[in-house]
Amino acid sequence: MNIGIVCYPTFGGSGVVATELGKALAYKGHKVHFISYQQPVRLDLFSENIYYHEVKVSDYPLFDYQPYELVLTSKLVDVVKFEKLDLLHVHYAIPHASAAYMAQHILAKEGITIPFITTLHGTDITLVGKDVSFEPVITFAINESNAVTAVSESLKQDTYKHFKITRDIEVIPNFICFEEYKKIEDSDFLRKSFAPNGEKILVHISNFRPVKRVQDVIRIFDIVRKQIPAKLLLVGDGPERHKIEELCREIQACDCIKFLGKVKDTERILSASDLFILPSESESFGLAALEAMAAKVPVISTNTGGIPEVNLQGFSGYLSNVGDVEDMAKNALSILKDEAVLNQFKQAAYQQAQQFDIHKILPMYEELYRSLIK
Ligand code: GMT
Repeated sequence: MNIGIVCYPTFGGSGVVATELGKALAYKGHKVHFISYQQPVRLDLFSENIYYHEVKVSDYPLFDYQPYELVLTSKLVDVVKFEKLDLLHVHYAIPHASAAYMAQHILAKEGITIPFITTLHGTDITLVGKDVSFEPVITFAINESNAVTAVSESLKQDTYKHFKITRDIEVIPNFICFEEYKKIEDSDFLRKSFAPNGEKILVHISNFRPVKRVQDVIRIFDIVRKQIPAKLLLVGDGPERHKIEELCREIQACDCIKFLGKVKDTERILSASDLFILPSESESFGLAALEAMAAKVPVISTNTGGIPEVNLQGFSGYLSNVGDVEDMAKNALSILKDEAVLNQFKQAAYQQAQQFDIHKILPMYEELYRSLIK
């Protein structure tokens, strides 16, 4: 098949999922065209089946705000026509679904049929989408998509709750590409460089937005480090970073906490870690938790949104109410204090991650694509 994938190119989960999906489809022999305003961070163009089409936003002085949705629409029309695409798969509803709808209708005037699939990822529904300034367009674009998928059952239910949806939504969960994890040979060197005295390594990865509650990570770590020798790695960057740094200073933990910034190959960091912390306020799936589990790292998380579909209570980790840092710290210590318990959770986390092996999930997307291409 000849597939167009529209996504955000940044470190956000939707862009990562779209990129990994496209790479896997290309590996299976499909032609995949990525359409975005920048080359997605995890995209390498070394496969003969992968193409990248950049959406150029002009900076015409009349516009205080550049009309990205319109240039994206024009690009979609152009790529569908020139590359003879079979379908478009847009990740994150805003503004990709409405741009795809518009492109579909422009092309129809020229006698070209192009179905489009919208994959809902989370904040496009739970935070941004339900904002009144977007809601009518999101509702319309979801209802008019040729197929809609959500990355978890929880997100599907949230979509029905917040929008007037009159159509089916299929759940196709996020996935993990284990091949990337098998490539990591020696994590000992990295582990020793972060924790030279054998301290336990806790890790958090996110885009440091308020919804991730990174301050809770610091508070959990502060309780843990008072009981056992421990270090904390913070991967990513975002609007809350300054506040987080201030909190690290306030609790005098700067020596034990390392900010690693935006890292592409997070699996290397995860492989050197003992415990992943995800105290999010809302999370449709929690791809970062799944990636941790694939690297045999158990997860301490909240029980919000789709996380319970990924992290299993008392098996791959523990789940607590949002904001209950004491409970999360208690759970973290119960895993970290005993080497045998830690090893048991590590194996279970890996076992649970295997439910989301890309080889199980990819055929679901292929089947959906085939059902739409006449
Ligand atoms: O919150 C993020 O990290 C970014 C955001 C996105 O869409 O780029 O992530 C959402 O999509 C991910 C991939 O499907 C999910 O794993 C995340 O849970 C979801 N984030 C939220 O719901 C807050």
